[in-house]
Amino acid sequence: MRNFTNVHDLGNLREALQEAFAIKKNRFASADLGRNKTLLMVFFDSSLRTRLSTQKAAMNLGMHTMVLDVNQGAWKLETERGVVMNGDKSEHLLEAIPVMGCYCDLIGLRSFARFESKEEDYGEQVLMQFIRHSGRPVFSMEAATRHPLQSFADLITIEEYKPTACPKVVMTWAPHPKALPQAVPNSFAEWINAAGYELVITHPEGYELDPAFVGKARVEYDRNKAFEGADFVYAKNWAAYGDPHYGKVLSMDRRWTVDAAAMALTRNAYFMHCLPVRRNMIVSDEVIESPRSIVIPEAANREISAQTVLRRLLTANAHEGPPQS
Ligand code: AN0
Ligand code: CP
Repeated sequence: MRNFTNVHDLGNLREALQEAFAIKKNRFASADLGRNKTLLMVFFDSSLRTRLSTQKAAMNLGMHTMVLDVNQGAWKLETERGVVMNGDKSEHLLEAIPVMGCYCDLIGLRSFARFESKEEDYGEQVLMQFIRHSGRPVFSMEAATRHPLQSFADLITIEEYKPTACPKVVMTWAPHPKALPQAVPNSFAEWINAAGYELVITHPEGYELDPAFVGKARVEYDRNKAFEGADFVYAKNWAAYGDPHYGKVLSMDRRWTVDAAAMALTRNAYFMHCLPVRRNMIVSDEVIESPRSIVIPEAANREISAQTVLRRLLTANAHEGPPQS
């Protein structure tokens, strides 16, 4: 595995899950693998879980980590080629990326959809530039269209809690005051489809996701119907994907907040969310605090998904390193 940006990079998903469970049993089994290796984590957007869990995973493997928050202290970066740089951006990504590559062995990147252009976002412009120009293996810590470390942790969690071999998983849109990317729902759908589980996606009309991610999942506009028989309820807000409303908030309808009455329609489902979550917008206090809420074990599994991916990247690219001159 040279880079990690989506579920397909892992190859056999069952094998990857087995590896994750072995790591969870003994997270210090490969404590020397990352000796003298440096991970650079580059954040264009905020993070709590991703930065801590990925850093912890790297430490478990004996790596050093460096964190760059691009918007706090680094030069403002231009991302478009051909721009006359007479504005507030002091440096171009095309120099910044190879320079970053000089100081590290692996790069983790967080760069959300900007919602300025669907083509740019869905072309993963920033992620692709890091892959092309850094000279280093790159992994996504949430890019414009996917959040694979989150989805991997979600799937690990589902494996741990599933009451049947093939659970019914329901992903529900829920209201939020800001326009949020589709990366988490896209990715979740991609991974649950890859796992072969029944997936129902429910949302108000106008919130249809890219069909490439929906795949064989069933879309059900009636949330009550969707929740019937669910083993897992995965809540998430996302902004509209379809034209002409790409990146817009179309509804803040709190009837879509996941509350106890909605959960009562399920087969005693577990409640999941990637966090950070806005209480009483996405989910009621009662549901997130209930014994069926598994948001904290889900977040804990971020360390495991990150460590599995880092371990594979280190193993596959063992001969690589920054230039010695
Ligand atoms: C981000 C999102 O929805 O993609 C990160 C989630 C992991 N959420 C917010 O910006 C609130
Ligand atoms: N779930 C997740 O990625 O959280 P952060 O944005 O805090 O990293």
